[in-house]
Amino acid sequence: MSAKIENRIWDKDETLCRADLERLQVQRLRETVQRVAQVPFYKQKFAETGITPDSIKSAADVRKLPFTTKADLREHYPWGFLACDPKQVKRIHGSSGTTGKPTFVAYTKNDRDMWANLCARFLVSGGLREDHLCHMAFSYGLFTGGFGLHYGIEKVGAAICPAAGGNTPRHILLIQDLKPDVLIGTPSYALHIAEVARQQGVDPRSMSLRFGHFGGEPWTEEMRTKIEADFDMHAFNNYGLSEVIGPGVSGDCIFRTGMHIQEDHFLVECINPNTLEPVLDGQRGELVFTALTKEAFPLLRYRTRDIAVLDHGKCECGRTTCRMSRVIGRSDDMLIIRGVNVFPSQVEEALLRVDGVAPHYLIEVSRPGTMDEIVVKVEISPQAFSDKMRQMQELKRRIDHEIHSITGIRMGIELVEPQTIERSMGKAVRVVDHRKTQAGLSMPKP
Ligand code: DLL
Repeated sequence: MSAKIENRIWDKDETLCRADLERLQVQRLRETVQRVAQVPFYKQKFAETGITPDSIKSAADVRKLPFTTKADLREHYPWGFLACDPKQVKRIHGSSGTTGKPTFVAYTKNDRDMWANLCARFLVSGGLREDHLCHMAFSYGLFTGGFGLHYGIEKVGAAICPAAGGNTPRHILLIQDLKPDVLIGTPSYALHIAEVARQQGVDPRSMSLRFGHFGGEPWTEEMRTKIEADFDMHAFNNYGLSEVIGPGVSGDCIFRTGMHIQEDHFLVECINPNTLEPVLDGQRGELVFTALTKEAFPLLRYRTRDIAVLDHGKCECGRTTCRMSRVIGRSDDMLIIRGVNVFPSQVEEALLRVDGVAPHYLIEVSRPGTMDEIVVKVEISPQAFSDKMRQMQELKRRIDHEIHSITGIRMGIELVEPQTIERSMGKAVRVVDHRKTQAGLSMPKP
């Protein structure tokens, strides 16, 4: 790659020695326990188990605390988990849920500042400098990607073109004319930009982009190699989720041997999702995060459902934090389609709203080129089955409308004759994800 990259650290707290880090974690964990003791969900759990801030004597004592799940957030929709005065909430974001309602998350002013600093950390660690111009291809909205990265970039002092999602030819025009140094978005969208550029006769390597920060969806080392070759850029992975903060939970350093978890702000555990017991470094498990410094929405032991591997070994970059591998899979059935989280149950809910549809469907996900495609095969009920084209088109239109209104994305709809979707003897197979075999979602070195 033509651009030079050097190892830089934004915040000295990224290099605390492990003993100091653990002392800080314990002190912050106690403060968090104190803070959430007023949240009804935790108040009740603490009363049942007798937990108080004094119960926390070491970071490992986090295991005395209750887990929090997405279902708990839904049950206490919208603000049951708020841990501050509502007047102190200065930003709201959200992510998709199975009921059509998103789950909301909230930030105080301090949370917002802390978040910008965490994004600045991984951006700088992946080459961002003050004199760079960044091209933002994440959307700005309830999704945390756009705003989260935006303020991180500004914190570093770099410039930003908030181009936002959609309209690929326009992205290409802006990139060619404004000559940004850095591309921010999902990895699949980066590949799509390269593909469309080539179709337009533009070699993406001739573009000015030399660094890329990608996240929001799973990707592979193979995809990284392709993006880097397509653009002649350094491509860095960053990970996060709305419930924990958004982007900024972890990110690559220049050595790219796993993403450094910002452990002074989030306590990480890796557990067996069935037994809930911790797994050792190097073993696959579900990541669980406890917020240590958040004011508005600090969750205890949030079960991400993301499967990854932890590594507490030393990293050459000088950061002392633990690293996580790429996300290898999920311990639930959530799909990520072009960066948007979709649950099969959302599709089911949409289908059940439409008369003439039988409760049999199959969701097929693939990535024929660079972008995810999703097609829902829907069985029509025998009564509605008709060869009148117009009626069938109308049925398709209604299904499309319901799915879009619940998930926010457009899926291909294929109507199939009654009794053609294979029935299962046990758990119904609702999803076939061809991406796993297509891309070879293989594990990089942890
Ligand atoms: O996707 C936050 C984010 C935005 C991270 C932009 C990085 C960049 P949610 O919409 O709540 O938040 O989705 C969170 O996305 O639990 C993972 O399953 C997946 N995910 C996020 N980043 C990565 C990544 C944002 N780098 C869910 N690799 C998470 C794999 C990722 N999966």
